[in-house]
Amino acid sequence: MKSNNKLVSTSKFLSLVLRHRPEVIGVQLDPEGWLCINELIAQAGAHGKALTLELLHDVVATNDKKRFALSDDGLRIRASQGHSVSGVELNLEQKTPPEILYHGTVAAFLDSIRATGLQKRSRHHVHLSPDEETATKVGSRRGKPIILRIAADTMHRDGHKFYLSANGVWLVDAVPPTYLTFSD
Ligand code: HQG
Repeated sequence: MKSNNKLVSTSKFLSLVLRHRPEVIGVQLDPEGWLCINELIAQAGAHGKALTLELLHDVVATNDKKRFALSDDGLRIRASQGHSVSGVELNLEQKTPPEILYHGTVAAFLDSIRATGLQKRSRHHVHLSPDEETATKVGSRRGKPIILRIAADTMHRDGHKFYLSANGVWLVDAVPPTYLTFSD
């Protein structure tokens, strides 16, 4: 098993390539976000980033948020959510959400969220967490976390589509303010 630093730096590199900017190593993701592992290793190497199959398998297996998944045949890799790159559609199945989901954010965004609801900003979806603990971690990336509750069940019954990523993140297009509870 590789050192933690190596795993984390490889995860960050994979997030860059598989979610945001595949062009930095001259590759294109397929329409569902997959990239051939052989091509990834070759192109990363050509751009000064040494990767091995073993290292990629270690990152997929040990990544704290299970950010990356292998195809069933083991030949391709993709990010399970979090994309901003255009032209990728994960084609996840719609799923019925639990009654309540959570979103971790920070105070600076609250006025805007109260006015317009949750919006996806640069990513392809708004990301919602299944529990408060996870939402707290998400919010903490930006400062003191504030946890919003989303009436997911009601929203779903009103016709909004919910998707569940392979790594347990709930994805929606937007959350209108009426479904949000602000705890402060
Ligand atoms: C905020 C990480 C103003 C929203 C995490 C968030 C997650 C608004 C930011 C995943 C707004 C977008 C996603 C509005 C939303 N006005 N601000 N109307 N609507 N916002 O990073 O949910 O480590 O795109 O509250 O764990 O923070 O990358 O989304 O603060 O799962 O794998 O706009 O990223 O995972 O930020 O995080 P993001 P997020 P990874």
